Amino acid sequence: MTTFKSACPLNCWDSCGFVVEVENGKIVKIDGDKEHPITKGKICGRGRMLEARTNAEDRILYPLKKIDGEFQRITWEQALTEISSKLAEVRQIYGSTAILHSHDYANGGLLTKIPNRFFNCFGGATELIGSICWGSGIEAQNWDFGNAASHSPEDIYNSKNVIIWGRNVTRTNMHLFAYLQEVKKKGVNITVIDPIYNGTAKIAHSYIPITPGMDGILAIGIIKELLQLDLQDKNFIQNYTVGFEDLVDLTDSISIEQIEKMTNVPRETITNLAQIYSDGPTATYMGLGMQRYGNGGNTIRLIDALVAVSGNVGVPGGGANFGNTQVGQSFDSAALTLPERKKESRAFVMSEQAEKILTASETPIKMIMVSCGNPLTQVPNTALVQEAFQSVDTVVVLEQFMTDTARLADYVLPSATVFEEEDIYYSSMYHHYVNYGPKLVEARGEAKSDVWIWTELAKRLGFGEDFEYTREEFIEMGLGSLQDRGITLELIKEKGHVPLPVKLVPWHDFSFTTPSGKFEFTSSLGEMKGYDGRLQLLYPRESIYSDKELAEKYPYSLLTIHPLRSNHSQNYHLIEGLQTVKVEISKDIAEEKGLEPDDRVRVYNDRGEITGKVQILKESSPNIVCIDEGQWHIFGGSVNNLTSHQISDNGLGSTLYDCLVGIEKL
Ligand SMILES: Nc1nc2c(c(=O)[nH]1)N[C@H]1C(S)=C(S)[C@@H](COP(=O)(O)OP(=O)(O)OC[C@H]3O[C@@H](n4cnc5c(=O)[nH]c(N)nc54)[C@H](O)[C@@H]3O)O[C@H]1N2
Ligand SMILES: Nc1nc2c(c(=O)[nH]1)N[C@H]1C(S)=C(S)[C@@H](COP(=O)(O)OP(=O)(O)OC[C@H]3O[C@@H](n4cnc5c(=O)[nH]c(N)nc54)[C@H](O)[C@@H]3O)O[C@H]1N2
Ligand code: SF4
Ligand SMILES: [Mo]
Repeated sequence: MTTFKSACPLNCWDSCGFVVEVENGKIVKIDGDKEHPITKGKICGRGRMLEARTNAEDRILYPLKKIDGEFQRITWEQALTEISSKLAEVRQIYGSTAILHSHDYANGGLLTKIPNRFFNCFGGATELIGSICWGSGIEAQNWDFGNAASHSPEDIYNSKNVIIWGRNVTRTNMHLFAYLQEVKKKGVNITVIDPIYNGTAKIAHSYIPITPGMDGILAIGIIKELLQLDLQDKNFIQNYTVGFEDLVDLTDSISIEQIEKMTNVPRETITNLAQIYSDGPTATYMGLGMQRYGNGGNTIRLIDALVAVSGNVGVPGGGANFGNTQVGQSFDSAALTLPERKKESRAFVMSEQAEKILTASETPIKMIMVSCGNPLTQVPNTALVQEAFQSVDTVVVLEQFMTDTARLADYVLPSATVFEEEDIYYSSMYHHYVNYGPKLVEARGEAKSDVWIWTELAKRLGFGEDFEYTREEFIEMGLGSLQDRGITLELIKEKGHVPLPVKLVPWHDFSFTTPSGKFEFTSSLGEMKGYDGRLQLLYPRESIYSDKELAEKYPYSLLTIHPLRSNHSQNYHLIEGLQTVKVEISKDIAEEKGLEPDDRVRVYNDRGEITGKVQILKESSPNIVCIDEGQWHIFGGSVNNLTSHQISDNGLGSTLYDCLVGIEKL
């Protein structure tokens, strides 16, 4: 048995360092790398499950083609010849944008940028923009600061108070939880604001059960109190911001009593939060759940505004921590993806891909290539996604398992897993270390890396010379921008993990990358894009404040949060006990409907329905139904059967959690 260092490729805040045991050419065990400066030897079950995912019996090991409704094994030669001919034919008849590349962030390797190179050299394609994951929040922070940048994890040692605002830390960001436990012992005050009493709430000094989608309104309330108590940071506001008057007008337009009622947060708590924010440094760690609403961009902007007004921007121990896109921005994407080679382009917002496929008339979508994603389960409004994907002549899916998406494909191409190919891994969410992942075992069966697949297609389509590079050469290409900092593949290999040159306390010089160079309460970028750049009073689209009739018909808010033991849809078929739908409900619903644990219920709205078994939430705000995302069709179906594909207020996010439902006992 031999032990190697490697890295977790999963789409996660933490980007852990691994130690992997290999025996007779097989991965046998995965553990944490104790030398990793942030993840320090601890990893979660999802990371460990990569062993099972690599060795699973039901892994796809050969290229498959659907013939008369059944998948049949074909050779790589046949698969690549037929798929490349189809790509060329579609491009010739309809133009290259008749091909959609549908993907998500399933793999944090640098070389997942290679499909963009492929499609650019191909002449273009219909690309996805925005993100169902974090699109509205990233856009919001681009408007406010000029970028979405977080403080480094260790900066939490400089905080006096920490606000965990809608981040399910124990489940989704375990190393932040470790830091929280540590700083709590040193006297740091911890507050959790979340509709659901989660694992982090258990260790917090205060837990605030907020009405879903009303966080921006709460932020206005706290700003109101700060101003009334004269606790705002006058120097920062005066010298480093624009649009403060507009913010004051906004806070004047709503009373604290209205805010108390809408948010379910009493005045006393709001005043207390104002005191916490002014008695900093106070770090705000936002999660992604609360921006998956019709008002999600505005929500994040209002929390940014609160952090700014209270003097917590650019100071150690403070920060409006959402994503950390400065990590991914360290790499030379253009060298890897060759954007200048694109001749035609079209973009669909990710959340709307199904609707756009169905309505694209001038250039219809004739072919879809899916990689690193499972849209049939993960993209909102499953019925629409299914209709859209089924309406397209040729669907090709690069996959490791027979997912809901793979099942409806015409071709399924077997993809290698993390340990079967070399890459470097990072996450633009939390810390700034890039980790090395060597090739440790041969790919099973005839599985091939995605890079190999795109390269073979490129060769057959006449632009093979753009792919005549080894994996190492590709990685070095992406590291071009880091060369003068001495960060090379050689160094990353040698060290296993290397910090990228990002700002550890972003905006510490109060010099922002917005058009004005200041923090923008009123966004000129938003205005340039045709939006009202001012902060607003906005409510979730599916709520009593926006659609009274709908709220009477479907009175409960459905949250569809990330599962504990699976990264999205990836482990449901591999872990015993995950093959059922669990419907968590708040106590008030249980009482009102006479529901007991394990009762079978139907949850429904106009878009669809899902059935499952009841569990009762210990503590939460009222009227909450919660179903974890990611469930497979064969095990009861994805909760996205119920969610809406409408985009968020700033155009680039999803409204996955902005969803009203009814519930009945079966
Ligand atoms: N175990 C596990 N970990 C993961 C993942 C996974 O699938 N499984 N996925 C990874 C990925 S891709 C992502 S994007 C991150 C997401 O990480 P998080 O943001 O932590 O997780 P989510 O499940 O998106 O968001 C859920 C939190 O937001 C709360 N919430 C929902 N609506 C509101 C609201 O209106 N206001 C407030 N204040 N809170 C609200 C939920 O109750 C929940 O606690 O997790 C990563 N980590
Ligand atoms: N209702 C609801 N829906 C959600 C969310 C929610 O909170 N609620 N969360 C959203 C969020 S935050 C996200 S990030 C998305 C995630 O959406 P996806 O990324 O589509 O979700 P995964 O289940 O991780 O699916 C990824 C697929 O890629 C495959 N895969 C893994 N590695 C590779 C690789 O190297 N190559 C190829 N070709 N395939 C690979 C896996 O086998 C898996 O089937 O889901 C979103 N959907
Ligand atoms: S899924 Fe996240 S926490 Fe778990 S091992 Fe991977 S990077 Fe670490
Ligand atoms: Mo995500």
